[in-house]
Amino acid sequence: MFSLTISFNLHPNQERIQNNIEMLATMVDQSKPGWTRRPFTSWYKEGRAWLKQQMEQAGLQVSIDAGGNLIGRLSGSEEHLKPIMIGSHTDTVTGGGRFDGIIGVIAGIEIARRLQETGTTLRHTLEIVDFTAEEPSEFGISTIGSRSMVGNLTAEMLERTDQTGLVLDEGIRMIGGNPDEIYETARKTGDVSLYLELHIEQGPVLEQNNMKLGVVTGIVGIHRYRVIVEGKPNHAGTTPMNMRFDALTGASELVLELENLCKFTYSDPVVGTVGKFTNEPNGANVIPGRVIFELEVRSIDSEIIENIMSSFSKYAALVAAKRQLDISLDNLSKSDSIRVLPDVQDKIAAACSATGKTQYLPSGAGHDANQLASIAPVGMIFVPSREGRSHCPEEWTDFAEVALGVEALARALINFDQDYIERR
Ligand code: HGY
Ligand code: MN
Ligand code: MN
Repeated sequence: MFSLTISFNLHPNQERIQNNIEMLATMVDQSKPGWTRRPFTSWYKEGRAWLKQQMEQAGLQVSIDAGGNLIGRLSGSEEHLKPIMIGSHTDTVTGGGRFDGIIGVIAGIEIARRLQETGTTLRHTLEIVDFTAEEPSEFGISTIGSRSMVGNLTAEMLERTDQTGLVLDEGIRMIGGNPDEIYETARKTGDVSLYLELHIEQGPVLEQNNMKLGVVTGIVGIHRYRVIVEGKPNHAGTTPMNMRFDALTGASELVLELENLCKFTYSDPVVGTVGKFTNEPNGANVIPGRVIFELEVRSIDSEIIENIMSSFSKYAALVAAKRQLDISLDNLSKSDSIRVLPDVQDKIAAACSATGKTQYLPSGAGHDANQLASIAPVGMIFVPSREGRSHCPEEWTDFAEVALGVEALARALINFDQDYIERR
């Protein structure tokens, strides 16, 4: 296989990247803290329309697929080769930041601009994707667009509703998708040569080690559950302590047990979190009758997660019996952990090392790459997060660091395009 060494001339335009990030940051729900652009909202649709325009100006053929993913396509010189895909997401958590996911989509568009400006034609077709709703949604599912792209969005998931009664199927249609075609148009193994994603680290490692670029070695799997604890609401003043069926104190035992289970030392790191919690009727003088919370457990080893959840559900049964509560666990989603192929890591490492100080590290965050890994080799590049903060208004990465990440991604793209994929 020939490996043409071409001089790299796709240096990104840092000012343009900064302007793009700052522009998207204006398309948010200003009534919420930080930068909030939840999927299927007017701000999300505004951001999508702007991205479509940016993609078209960068010379990309733009389309929306069945799952509502926004896809910009640039044909390569060798049509028989399957596309290389660069993607991420532009939806945010509530009260989130300006960089999580966003820099990965902006990076793809900036690379398309540089290919156009330098008159560079890749051998492979290039696809730049803004995946629908990567963050955990009100439907209890995350990575909705990338799940759909690989045929991993079930009919049951499509029928789920959010708190406003919107059905996910409807939400996808609202942004131009067509759920009826999800299965027949899903990408299969071999349909994508390689998937690459640039993302902020969302942790402290690169900054602590004074590194500018991270070669991702693997991505955790995430199992999410909804727990419903049913007790009996009653008067807080007239109900003796030994006659209560308090859903909140029961739920509290479960929350602390999850923390307990995840604090043990396992063969691989584990984290467990209860981040979403509602108490009903939530009155100061009413014994809570029902608590609903969502939990997630993450690890690079899915078996460890399964074992923790088995222990947790046994403990929940004990609490239910002891307190005479009804406790139900409902699995919302499971994403598989992935390990990036060594030769993909090495090629990405070569591109990063040619760009800036680099180290290897795993991802404690989940990504659309988790889903794409079911049909294609995937690779990720991280840039530092200041103080390791993310999913909060304090999320920050210097624009110069973002630009370095874009350059490393562009170098990796050229390397893979010229000499890798067909040899696999
Ligand atoms: O939750 C995550 O790991 C990612 O930021 N969506
Ligand atoms: Mn996120
Ligand atoms: Mn993300």
